[in-house]
Amino acid sequence: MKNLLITTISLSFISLVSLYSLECKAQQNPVSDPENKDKWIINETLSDEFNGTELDKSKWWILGENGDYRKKWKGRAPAQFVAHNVAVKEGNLILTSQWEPEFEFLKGEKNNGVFYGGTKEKADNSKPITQACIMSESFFKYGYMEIRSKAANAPVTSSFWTTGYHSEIDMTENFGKLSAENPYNKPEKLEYKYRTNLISWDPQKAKGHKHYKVEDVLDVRIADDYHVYGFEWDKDYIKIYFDGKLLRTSTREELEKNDQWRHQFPQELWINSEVFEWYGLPNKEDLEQPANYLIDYVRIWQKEITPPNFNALGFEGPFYFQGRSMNWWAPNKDHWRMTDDKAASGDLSLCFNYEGDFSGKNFNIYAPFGSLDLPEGSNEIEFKVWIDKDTDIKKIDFILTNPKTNISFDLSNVKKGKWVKVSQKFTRNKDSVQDLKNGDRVQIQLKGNTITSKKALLYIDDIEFKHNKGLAN
Ligand SMILES: [Ca+2]
Repeated sequence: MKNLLITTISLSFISLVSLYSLECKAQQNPVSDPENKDKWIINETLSDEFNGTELDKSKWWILGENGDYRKKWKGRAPAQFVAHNVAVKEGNLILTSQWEPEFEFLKGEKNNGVFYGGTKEKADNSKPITQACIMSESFFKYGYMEIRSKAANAPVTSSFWTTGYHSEIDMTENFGKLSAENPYNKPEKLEYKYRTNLISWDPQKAKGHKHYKVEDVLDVRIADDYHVYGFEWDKDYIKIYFDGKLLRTSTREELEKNDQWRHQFPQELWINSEVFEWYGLPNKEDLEQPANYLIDYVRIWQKEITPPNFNALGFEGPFYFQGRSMNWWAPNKDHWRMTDDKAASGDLSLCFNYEGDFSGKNFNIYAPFGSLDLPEGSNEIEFKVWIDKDTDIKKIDFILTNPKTNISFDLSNVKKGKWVKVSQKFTRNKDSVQDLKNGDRVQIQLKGNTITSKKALLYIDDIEFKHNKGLAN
């Protein structure tokens, strides 16, 4: 009898638990896919219901907190991002824009030619606007993003966007209200517009390149109520949703025709408000009351959850240290780039592609300072290389920069048209210098006088060091 009772109790406990988890699951499905036919998995690292009493710092960081902007952005001047405009209350993230004549704006600093708090000409506190911005601590690649929010009822944007290598996705960049003084233009229905952009920051994009910019005029004013803005970012297409309803689809193929697809790289999230001069800056009257952008939740679903760190030496994502993303590989010329054309492993590799005069030129690409942490002593580096059949190249140099170590690879006998692993032993008599300003890093260099063909196309992937204390690989 005792046993039976325990069994009954545990059964009812189990059914309660399953009911509860079913209910949670139902709540956690995308509004655009309430039955989760697409089998989305919620990414807990990036999703946030904002149900606590303060911002979850394991997920987000506040731009400007303790004066730290991590070299990202201090706000769209004249407005400046400040930490005191960020709050979590009553189930919402609240990002405030306000008029703060007493605030001490960044002295003498400009953004887009405008002084913080002032004008183009003067740092005179004539536009003392403070705003708020948070960014995710992690990156992810591909998924469905949803934000349930109510736009600030003021001449500021209420935005949800991402950035990655050479790329930006503005899922929503909506303007709550026309400004009281609007000297430039008065776009009709601006307060009803759901605006989405795909921005290419690719230095190789053509002059006159046009970003993908679309807007849908809704039948509701966006600052009047909460709405669900959804954006599916797939490797082959994007889809834009409003309150669960599909508004637009664009395929990668269509976007590539206009060179508008640079979105095959991991992205990090931004939620913020900005001011835009061309729609008219807010004045004192517009911000008489602080304007709050209210975010009920941010949910990111994926088909496959992105791991927390990337193999940056395998070109899968940015360098990531001490919980912060550092940076991507950066070329000093535009002929090196990360690409998903081909890869030895993962989706991405590093590509060099150039046709023209090679003589007397060196072509470099750099990992960020401090991203290499090798112990002194003997070591070994290996990587995979893929050389096109029409490319004749004799050598490639890997220069470890602090302490300086030059490792030269003879490529003249490497088989073409396939991934080939090459490796070399080396010794250093000092540990890597760990410094974010000039610390150890990898520099890859092609010397023009070692290329004898008219054009050069090659790929590099999976750089590995036998001994590496850092997180770089
Ligand atoms: Ca790779």
